[in-house]
Amino acid sequence: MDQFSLEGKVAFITGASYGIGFAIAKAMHAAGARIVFNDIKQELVDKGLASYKEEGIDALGYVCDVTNEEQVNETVKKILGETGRIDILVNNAGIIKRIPMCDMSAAEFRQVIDVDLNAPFIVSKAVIPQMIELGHGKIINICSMMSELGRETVSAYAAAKGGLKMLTRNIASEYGEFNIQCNGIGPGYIATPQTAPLRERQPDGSRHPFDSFIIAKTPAARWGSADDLGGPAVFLASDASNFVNGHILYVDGGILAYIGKQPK
Ligand code: NAP
Ligand code: GCO
Repeated sequence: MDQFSLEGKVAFITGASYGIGFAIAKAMHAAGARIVFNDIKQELVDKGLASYKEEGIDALGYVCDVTNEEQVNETVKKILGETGRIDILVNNAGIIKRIPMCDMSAAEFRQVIDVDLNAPFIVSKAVIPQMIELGHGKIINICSMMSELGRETVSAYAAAKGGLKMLTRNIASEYGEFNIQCNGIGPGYIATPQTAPLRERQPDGSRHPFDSFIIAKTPAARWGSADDLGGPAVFLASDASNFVNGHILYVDGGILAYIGKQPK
């Protein structure tokens, strides 16, 4: 079972003050990794550090906007100065804007692409050279159901997450010879702040229509929890996946396999 251990490894998880990134960090810490994270605001980094401390995790936190290449390069330099290495990168930071495409401005479209696709490129580019020097590396890109499926109002997000699937495959293709594995995790519908608007109870206390829709589309008949992603992330960060490369591991309770429950 040592092949699943992350002892001695340093994991850098972007946007991990809370939500999916935080859950993945907890799981990687439990497997032995040292945790480094960033968030866009100092107050979020402080909140994250306090949350990690509550979990008994002595994490390193940095303020960094992942869309800003100068800030990213500066932050990676600080991390390497502090830890000497980054063995595992999780490109987790992400945003979504739910706007009908023809009502969405080009600026709003570009903003989503910037965080969800350009930033994983920027951060991976900053981290890969030292992974080549280390002789190994693991990059995990947090993709989505929208890497495979579309739906109303999420055109920018789907375009970004579809692109992130192919960026994942291209990093795998270009850097596999340096013993760097780049894979994706495609979460299903997970109960985090990002999806809170889709789960809000109606004024009469009934489920949000989208909430009921997702329950009907998920064989597991439930929303995922961020903790459901921890084990798959540890697997993709560990030696157990050294011959897994360019793969998107969907952790969706079966949504992509299922036509949906027949309405009664
Ligand atoms: P979340 O709760 O909204 O957390 C996203 C995190 O990213 C926040 O800490 C956010 O900080 C940070 N962030 C946003 N823009 C940033 C930037 N420019 N620089 C640095 N940090 C930034 O989202 P989540 O649900 O945990 O999702 C995490 C990832 O999983 C995202 O890539 C998302 O697309 C993906 N995903 C989520 C689901 C789901 O159902 N929840 C499913 C599939 C994939 P702020 O609070 O300051 O914005
Ligand atoms: C939405 C949701 C989804 C999830 C996730 C599904 O509005 O449809 O936010 O996009 O966040 O990406 O995998």
